[in-house]
Amino acid sequence: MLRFWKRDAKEEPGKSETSPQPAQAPAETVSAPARSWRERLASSFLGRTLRGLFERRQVPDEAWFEELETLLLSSDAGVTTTEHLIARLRKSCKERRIEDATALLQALREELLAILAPVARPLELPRAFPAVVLVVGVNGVGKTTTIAKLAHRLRREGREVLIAAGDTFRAAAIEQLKVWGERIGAPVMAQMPGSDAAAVVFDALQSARSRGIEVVIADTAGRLHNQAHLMAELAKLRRVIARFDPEAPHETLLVLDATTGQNALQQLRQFREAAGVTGLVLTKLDGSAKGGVLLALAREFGLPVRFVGLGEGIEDLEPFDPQAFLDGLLPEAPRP
Ligand SMILES: Nc1nc2c(ncn2[C@@H]2O[C@H](COP(=O)(O)OP(=O)(O)O)[C@@H](O)[C@H]2O)c(=O)[nH]1
Ligand SMILES: [Mg+2]
Repeated sequence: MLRFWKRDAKEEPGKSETSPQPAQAPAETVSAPARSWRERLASSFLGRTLRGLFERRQVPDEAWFEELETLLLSSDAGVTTTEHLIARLRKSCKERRIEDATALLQALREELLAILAPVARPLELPRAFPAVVLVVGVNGVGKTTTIAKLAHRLRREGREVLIAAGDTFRAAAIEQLKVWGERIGAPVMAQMPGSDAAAVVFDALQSARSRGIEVVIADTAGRLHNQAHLMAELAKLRRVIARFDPEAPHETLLVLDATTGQNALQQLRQFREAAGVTGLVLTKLDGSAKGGVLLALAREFGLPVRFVGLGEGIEDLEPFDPQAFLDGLLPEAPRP
């Protein structure tokens, strides 16, 4: 049954990866050259429907706008963002007397970019010895995987990273992080399951400082007994980190799963205040995500989108690049 285990190296571009990878022991850490954003996003709901729209209709008439509105709403872009976008585009088409598909595509691109560009602000960590990145979010969104990817990326840039296994509620979560740590060559500080997350993180900070490690990335639990418990735990964690360095955490990344659509907005509302979120990571944009939620997040909250997750492999984390994102979503050139 070799076929089951071995992934075909010459995978068809544009085809989303479906081969299962065990969450706790990722099979592959050295991935093939990363596929382009276009290859990953073209098959998303928004990518497919936008292409379809431009294939069927080439003039910005009433039917075109109505169809665009429907597909934006169905892609999780949300009502306010959709209405805003449609209004701006109508105005632009009128003012510029746009009548052909090429100009229409260009105008749509400009309006989408106007929403996305302001949130494309890359993660910049201070030289703080160590710089502290706290990673929060609900269970299953991809926190632990994102931490491994981020640590790998920072190490590739020449920075030493220490990972703190702050999700102490599940033994499996600690194990998962240790496996990743070994694969990417980053030390992982962990204690027994059930121990105090704040103590684990504080230990990690001290250890990093004494070893001269520049960055500490702390994992956290995604779920406690209820939402209030989770937020109280995160507040405590922040207090303990601030005792170590009043400026820390220097970044609090909220990880959101793009496939959960509008639910991601709700999670952001809950975490924003309580956890002091300073940046977002949107994962699973490669999978069955519809894509529009990124527009809603950008327009309704304006928080920096630091990275997007485009797959399960260690290399599949990219700084958010709105131009590449739009290259992936929009048709290359509408047929005349
Ligand atoms: N397709 C895809 N899967 C992802 C991505 N990020 C994480 N995952 C998967 O999502 C699942 C949950 O990830 P995990 O890091 O354990 O989530 P956590 O509970 O938030 O720590 C795992 O199976 C990951 O491989 C991504 O960008 N794309
Ligand atoms: Mg986890």
